[in-house]
Amino acid sequence: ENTPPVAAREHTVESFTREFLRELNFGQGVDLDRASANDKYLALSRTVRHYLTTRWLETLRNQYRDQAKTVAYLSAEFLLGPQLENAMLAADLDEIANESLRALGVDLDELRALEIEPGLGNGGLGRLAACFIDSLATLNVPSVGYGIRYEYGIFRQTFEDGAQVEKPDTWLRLGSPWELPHPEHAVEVSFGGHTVEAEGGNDGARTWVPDWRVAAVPYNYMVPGYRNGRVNTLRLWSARATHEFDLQIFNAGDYAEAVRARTFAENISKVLYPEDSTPQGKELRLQQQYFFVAASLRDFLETVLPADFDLHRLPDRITWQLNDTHPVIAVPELMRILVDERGWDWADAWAVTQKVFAYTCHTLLPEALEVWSVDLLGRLLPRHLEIIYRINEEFIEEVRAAFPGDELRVRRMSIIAEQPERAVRMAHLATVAGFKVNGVAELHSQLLADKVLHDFAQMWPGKFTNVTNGVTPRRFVRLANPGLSGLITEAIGDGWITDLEQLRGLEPLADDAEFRRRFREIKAANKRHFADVLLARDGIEIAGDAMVDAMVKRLHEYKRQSLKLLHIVSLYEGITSGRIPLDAVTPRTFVFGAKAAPGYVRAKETIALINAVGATINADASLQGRLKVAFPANYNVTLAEDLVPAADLSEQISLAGKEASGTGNMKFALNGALTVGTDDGANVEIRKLVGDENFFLFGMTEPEAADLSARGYDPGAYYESDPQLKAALDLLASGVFTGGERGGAVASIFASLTERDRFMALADFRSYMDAQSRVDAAYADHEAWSRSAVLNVARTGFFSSDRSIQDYLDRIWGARPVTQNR
Ligand code: 26M
Repeated sequence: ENTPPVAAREHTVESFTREFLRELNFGQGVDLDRASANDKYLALSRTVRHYLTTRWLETLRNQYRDQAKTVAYLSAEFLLGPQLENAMLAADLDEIANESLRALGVDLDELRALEIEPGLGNGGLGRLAACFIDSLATLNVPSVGYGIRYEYGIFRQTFEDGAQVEKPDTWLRLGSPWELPHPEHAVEVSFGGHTVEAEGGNDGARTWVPDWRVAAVPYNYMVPGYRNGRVNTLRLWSARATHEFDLQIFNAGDYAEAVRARTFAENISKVLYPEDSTPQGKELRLQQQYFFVAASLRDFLETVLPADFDLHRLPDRITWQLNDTHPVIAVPELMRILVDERGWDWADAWAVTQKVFAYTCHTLLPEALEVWSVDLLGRLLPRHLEIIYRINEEFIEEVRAAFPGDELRVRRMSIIAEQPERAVRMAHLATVAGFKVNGVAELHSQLLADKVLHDFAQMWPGKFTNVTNGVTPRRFVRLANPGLSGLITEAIGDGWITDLEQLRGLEPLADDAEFRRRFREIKAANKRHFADVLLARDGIEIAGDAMVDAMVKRLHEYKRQSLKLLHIVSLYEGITSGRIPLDAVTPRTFVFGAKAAPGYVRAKETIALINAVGATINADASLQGRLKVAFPANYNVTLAEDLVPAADLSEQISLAGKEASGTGNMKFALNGALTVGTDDGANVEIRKLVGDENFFLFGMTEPEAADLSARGYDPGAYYESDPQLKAALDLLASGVFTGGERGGAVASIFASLTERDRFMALADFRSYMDAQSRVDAAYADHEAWSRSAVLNVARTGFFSSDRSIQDYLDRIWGARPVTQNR
């Protein structure tokens, strides 16, 4: 209250130039004519950051003054993507910076290209968190994101002879102008040890005697709302060895051991685990989870809340939103704080705990549900394990009271699994403790309540809800697609940037030939730009004008990249065998982007096979360049921003009932690509909104897939009865794509598709091929296609993450926007 506000920077070219040169001279210590491109990039980034700083400090002051209900988004991943452009847009500096740098003879595009994106996430879940904090700021919600500052983010993917090779992601190597470390605000996080009887005598209390500690150092990132005067905070924690850590061992005289021990502590935030399903139960991963959760809870309770705050009123001040089960250890941590540290009775603590956590589930695959062995959890967090046991005892009593005599149900619902080893089921813990549980698309939420968490939904039907995912229109339309953004704004004004439903206003223009022509021109320019990017980034040459058919997502059997591959191989087989005349083939560029988890052998084999097929097709002159396969390595947010605006066709072909939502599907539709997709995840909602005639649906429905799987799926029957499918698979198996090699990846993928395939790719092959024929036919009519594309843009405003956040506010958080002074 007493600190005088910092004077805001002036929004003029002269002022911007002055600040930029000051940063270059005093921040980097160089003159403009001697500055490297990196010097200029860092100076520019800091200059832009400083323009937002006044608002940031103001937001923090207001947050402390207002004591409004706050949302803390707890997530092990924030896949932020490049920061510079987004910050310039939010601060309304894009034009000023452009002009200023042009006058100085500095090439802004060259500087932008230097930014290394913080890839602190695996895929959909991490990118969703990044979209959500953008929308929270833009919607003026008092909120903070909490996560981990990994020193190495998602690995950099390279291909060697077509095979994925992982390289460390050294994103910090050239400096990190977007973060502000605060080592003086480090908090301690404890691990290991044992528990002893407590002094206080309150019900449930024990005392934890840990045996090692690390310091958690906060690094703050600004999260600017879109030109609304609010700048929120993302707080990422980095692990440092404590001094105590040093003293113990240095005193023992073993210098080398002491230094090694520091490394051990600092390992905790060293690297992001690259699995995005089938968690491995690794000790370091659990250390990461508790590390960031314990630091984040302490941070909120001790620095955001006033010192005299009565924690009984906690539910009026906070919702901790749990992004999947990764932060669920927060539940026993809060209980420990209230019961052991603050001396509350168990029942009081549990009553409050049950009102402050809400849980978002992001999967349907049983193998993706996290469990922690009791053995490991008890060693690392002995007190938390005791607390989980007591939560479970009381929960099980509740189940028995509600369903007397139903011991099978008790076993199914227990937080503790007994088989194959004793383990804590984190999704059960989250569901028991959370006051709300949500899925991420209508179908997904339904399947959660009907299948994955059915017993829980029977017990607490009111607890389950849906919030369909969304994506931020600032990054994925306004920034990624300036051409389309300009066209939209010219037609309906710029209100759509923060109120995406306004895109509806474009609907009548789908019937306007001149509008469609301009829309096609923009798409064509975006394709040429994407072709330039591929050439410069990867040395990949593609035609500037072919249909861009994109499948970009993590490599997973359930997502069925192999079904896409079969389509390509079948086309190639048809052409080379003379069944399909070459001039009947729509020129297409198949674009793949996909990282495989390093230990996921079949996913890596699929990558190798896509690359082998691609190399063969791309080298085959007889195709006259009509088909191309482009598989740029290391697909990331930066590349997505160039690909998505260029795409004509969006491939969303998971087995129905397996993809929780998908968010790439939304980005493509919003940029005017048509979807070829199954009735899965948010595809269902996209199709409902754009209309059947503007969407290429294929494949089994979820009930059909579940039924086939239950009856027994026999891939051989499809192989034998569909001659085209057989021909494609046989061509694959023949070794023509692999230099005659029929073993290795070829044999393995052939067997995985034709012997037993949980994701039943062959069952949907015929229907997929038919859908692709409909795509070709539709694409041939440019006017009709662009009409559909415009309607896709006009009708998918629902998928703004602003709408998702509004749904969270209405259905879950009960928090309210707090407007800043502008
Ligand atoms: C867990 C334990 C150990 C190591 C890694 C993990 C882990 C990390 C990420 C597990 C899952 C992770 O992400 C899952 C994910 O990205 N799910 C996707 O979430 C999106 C946003 O809701 C949905 O759109 C996708 O359908 C869903 O697959």
